Amino acid sequence: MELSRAALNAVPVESRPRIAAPRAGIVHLGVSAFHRAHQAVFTEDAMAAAGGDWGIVHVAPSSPRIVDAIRAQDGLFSVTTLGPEGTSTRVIGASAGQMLAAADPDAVVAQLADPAVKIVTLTVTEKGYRLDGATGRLLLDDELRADLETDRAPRTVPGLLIRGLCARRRADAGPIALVSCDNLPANGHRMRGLIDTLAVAKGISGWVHQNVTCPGTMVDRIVPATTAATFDLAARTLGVRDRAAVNGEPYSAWVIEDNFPAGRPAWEQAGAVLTGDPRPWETLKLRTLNGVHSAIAYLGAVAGRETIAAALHLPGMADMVRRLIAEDIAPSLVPPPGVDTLEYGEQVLTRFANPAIEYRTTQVAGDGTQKLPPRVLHTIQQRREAGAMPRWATLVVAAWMRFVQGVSDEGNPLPLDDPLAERIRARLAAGPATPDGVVDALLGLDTVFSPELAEDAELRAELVGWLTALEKHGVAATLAGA
Ligand code: CS2
Repeated sequence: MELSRAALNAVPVESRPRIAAPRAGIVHLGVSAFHRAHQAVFTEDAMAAAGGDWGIVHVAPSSPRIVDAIRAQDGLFSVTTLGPEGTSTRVIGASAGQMLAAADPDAVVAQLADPAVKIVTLTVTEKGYRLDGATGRLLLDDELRADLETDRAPRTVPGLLIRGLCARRRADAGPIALVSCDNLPANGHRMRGLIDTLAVAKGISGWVHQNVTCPGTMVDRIVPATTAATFDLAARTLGVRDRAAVNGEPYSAWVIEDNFPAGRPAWEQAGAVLTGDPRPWETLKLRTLNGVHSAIAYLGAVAGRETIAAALHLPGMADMVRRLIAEDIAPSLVPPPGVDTLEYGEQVLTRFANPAIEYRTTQVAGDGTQKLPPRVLHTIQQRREAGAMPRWATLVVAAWMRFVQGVSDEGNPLPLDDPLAERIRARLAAGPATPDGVVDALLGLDTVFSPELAEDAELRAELVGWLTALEKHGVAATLAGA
């Protein structure tokens, strides 16, 4: 039997939704596994604790697969928690609609202009925002320009959002909060910059200024891609099959800037932290958790390790990562009050070692040009400004440079899944295939490396040194000798 409202009778009581079909109050763009295992759960729990019409209209930008699956299941999907000592599965009932923007953009625009909708949340990955990684500014390319200057159906997320805001203004539908739940640095601030730029282009700055807020957030839960095992596990616990099942670690955290002009769910009753300034949390999480995740992913993938947990067990890896945290990351940031970066780092390593979580190194390694700036390059920049040489963070960049060349230490192919893949390949092909040549070719990616980093001769020498070691001796020997 498939999951549906009618089939809930067959589902164990403790796994059933904690709310009845809610009315819409939120539009969510990007129906990622991460969203379903994170914001959807917090929102369901907030409604269960304190009520409110905060059902989520799920909007997929272009891929029908998940929204079709959720629609066929009457809006239901399940989340399985994978603990080191056991698992549990629950069905989430917070969805209040499912839409595919590519198929019906007008319906999405109308939804954004509905006065009942008071919040838009987004998980569209770093590249969905079309921001220059080095400067954080909106990249007004042909695709986005066409969204702004013609009436064609919007093909970009910023294009869809601004179309929705224009319609909301015309409908006089009242204020709204736009909440980025992606791993961008100062995501609220970046969202604000993006919307302000678009509002100027559309001549609606005055209204946007009065009616739109962009609260920043720190989002955190490790949610590996769904596999056949996820579906089987959910089916075993629920007694019905769920085609939209997701799984994640037990840990889940959400720190949200409390700036919602038209109200919000009582997320604090679901364990979220509402605060005046989430940025210390964001910086800590991006540079420590995500920075270390990327470090293990690039080195692990080149060493032929399939999962983060397996890569963490490479000899020398855990030591290297601890030094990365202590010597480079911790001095680069001011943690939130009462938090110690080294203790936080140890917690992160325990989470990465959870044997029930099979997070692929190649999944974390994807989109490196989008992920490196906030996760690693900001650490390097801060340390260079302070006159230090962050050796371990530099090793991570060298490992990425080794990874994008596409062959592992054992000679197996490595996937280059990145919006700048073509530029990377072209730059690599144009220069000599020596460590010097590769470092120069990649430092020339100007939306990734700021001029300060690209022109830093000492940093360049350090990168060449690490890349030479990685190419000559491989990851295992490099870590052992470090
Ligand atoms: C990961 C993140 O895939 C990745 O790049 O580093 O998705 C990470 O698992 C989450 O940010 C954890 O909160």
